[in-house]
Amino acid sequence: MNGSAWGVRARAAAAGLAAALLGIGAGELVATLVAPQSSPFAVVGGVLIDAAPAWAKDTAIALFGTGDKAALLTGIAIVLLAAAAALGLCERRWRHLGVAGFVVLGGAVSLLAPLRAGAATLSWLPALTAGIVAALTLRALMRRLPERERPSAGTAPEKPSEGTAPQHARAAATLPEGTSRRRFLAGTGAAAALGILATVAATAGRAGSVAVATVRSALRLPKPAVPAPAIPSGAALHVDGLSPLITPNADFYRIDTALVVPQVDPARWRLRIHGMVAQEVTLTWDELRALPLVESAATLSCVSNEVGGDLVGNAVWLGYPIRELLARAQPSAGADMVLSTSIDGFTAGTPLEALTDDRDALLAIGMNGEPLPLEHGFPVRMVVPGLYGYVSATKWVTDLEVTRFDRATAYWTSRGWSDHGPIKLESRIDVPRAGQAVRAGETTIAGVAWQPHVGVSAVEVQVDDGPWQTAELAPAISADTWVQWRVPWRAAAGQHTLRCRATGADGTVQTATVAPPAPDGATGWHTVGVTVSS
Ligand SMILES: Nc1nc2c(c(=O)[nH]1)N[C@H]1C(S)=C(S)[C@@H](COP(=O)(O)O)O[C@H]1N2
Ligand SMILES: [Mo]
Repeated sequence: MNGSAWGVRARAAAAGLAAALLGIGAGELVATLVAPQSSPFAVVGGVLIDAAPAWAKDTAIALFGTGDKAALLTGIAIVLLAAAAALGLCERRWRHLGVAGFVVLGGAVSLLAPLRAGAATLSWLPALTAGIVAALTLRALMRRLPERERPSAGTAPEKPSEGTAPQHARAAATLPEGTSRRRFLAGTGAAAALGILATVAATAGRAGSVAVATVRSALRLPKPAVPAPAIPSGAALHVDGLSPLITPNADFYRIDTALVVPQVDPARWRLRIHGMVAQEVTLTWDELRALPLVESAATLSCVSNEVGGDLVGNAVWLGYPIRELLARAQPSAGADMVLSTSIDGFTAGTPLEALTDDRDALLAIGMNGEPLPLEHGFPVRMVVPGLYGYVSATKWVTDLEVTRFDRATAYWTSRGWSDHGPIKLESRIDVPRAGQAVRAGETTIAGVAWQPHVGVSAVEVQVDDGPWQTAELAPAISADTWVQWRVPWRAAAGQHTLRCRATGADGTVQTATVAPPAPDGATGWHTVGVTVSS
């Protein structure tokens, strides 16, 4: 670097970047210490998620799948760093403006933080710290610049000509330009490195602040009063690459608006049932555990799942039937919806009917024999067979309000998604995967099909423009779960197109009409192209 116009600008931008990095580091450290849910990134990300229109959720999920959160955080970081570089340039051009910019930025985020659901008392502190640290750092770094590059109040910076003017001479007299620049670079590098180090330490500290995770791993689930019925023999087909009948917790898709996984201590968990009820009910963790729990398998799907997508999974849930709790509360005659709220403010509106009929709509505490994983709603979530997650599967649930669809809207329904979200009849080809190299000869086409609460009665497969062939359907665990299917295929060399379609237990054939996920779930036939080599 030298004294050229570019060099001068690059140094100013670098000062802005380094100041932001140190500010971020300080903010993250303070967040880890006093308000882990209110890291400046989590606040900004949370606000953006909540402000995003319905189509944006779909686009994000379509592009990044369950990596949508990482993508969002990366996006925020890029925008923030660009803004920081701009503030560095501003500060040099108009003294105090860049510094003030950082304070305003941090201040704005610190005003938003307490508005987020579940915010801690000191939720405003991390962002304010970040802004002030960044501002002070920027000012300090600017002072290290060679004098003729420093911000000048109100006046445009001088053109960096090889200085002969008196003030340049003075600058050179205080410190040679080269020395000054080296001091500046050392300071900038140190601020950036320290900031990155602090961010890493803060993030590691949060991951290691195991309080709730420790409580979870020490927990033993109670024995179910009503164990899940035995899995029918033959329900799991043995085909390489076919989705397992029960999705392991580690592989179960995760979709939610929570940038930071809520940490809910079971000892402090409460559920309140209120609204249009004759009797308010509250429930503690110990009370819930002591109830006669039911174990039941159900397939859960996200409304954002594309045809052929993987935002669907099947698990054995352990919980207490919500209809029993509602029976205690006695909903009023006019009620038709239960608005469930999570500790982080997410809401879902579930038809009262689906929670009071004989299906196993559960207030769940167990998933596949373990306490719920933190990301899947520990300690308590809802699972309602037959409904997409956005209208039913509230994780970290703390509140059930009995109400009416014409009085309340929920998180996604207020963003344009459909009020009612029954899971649509779907089938998916798992084997062969699209683009997979297949050898000519005897092989197998296999997959899963589901319409929870209704059930699946048949799956058919079509190769190219051939006839629809009926697949072998494995016995289902229940109408609430997906079912595996397979069909033998004598594959001939060349390009082939495979299609599948299911028939529901009610006789309806899966529609070929292609619909996007918004507003109430995707439809169409899953189609896979494969190349068969001889
Ligand atoms: N608290 C909370 N619960 C939530 C959500 C959320 O954003 N926050 N998303 C819902 C949606 S859209 C789906 S599809 C399911 C996904 O549950 P899973 O992550 O356990 O697979 O959770 C539901 N419950
Ligand atoms: Mo979802």
